[in-house]
Amino acid sequence: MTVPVGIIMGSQSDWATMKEAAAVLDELGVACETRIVSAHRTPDRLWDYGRSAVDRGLRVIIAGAGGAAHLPGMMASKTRVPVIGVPVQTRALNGVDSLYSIVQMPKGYPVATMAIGAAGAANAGLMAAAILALDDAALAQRLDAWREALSASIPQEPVDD
Ligand code: RP5
Repeated sequence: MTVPVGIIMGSQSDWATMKEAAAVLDELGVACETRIVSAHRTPDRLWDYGRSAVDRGLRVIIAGAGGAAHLPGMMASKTRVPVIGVPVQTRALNGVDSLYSIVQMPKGYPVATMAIGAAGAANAGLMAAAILALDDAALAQRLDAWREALSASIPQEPVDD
């Protein structure tokens, strides 16, 4: 089955963050696949995934990794499918290491880099949906409704906790 979005991550330990992307896509009715693909531990898997991405019909890849987070950038070097990078929050350096590893790509191989952690993962899902919505009117409507519901949920005035 062809799915438009691939969510890949460097480790099982990234899933707690990356499942936020999957959850948003599920809410919006966008099919995705989820895979552990490590730049360092499974480089051949990374290569195969990137080499076959276009032919398999992937339209967006969301890649999350932490620490020396080379997965998003290496995937962007291997396929022209747009890559959205999610810096996973780390214990040692709080995810700043992940962010810097992902965001500073050389000219020619962009990674659309999100915020560190769960918010970044959720936004990656929303960004992927927005890209797909460019030529999917039904999805565009669902995304508009999702955004309006979020706006409507924000109270006018703060209250004591
Ligand atoms: C990275 O190393 C992964 O993306 C993960 O964020 C980090 C730690 O991995 P584990 O040691 O928890 O497997 O490659």
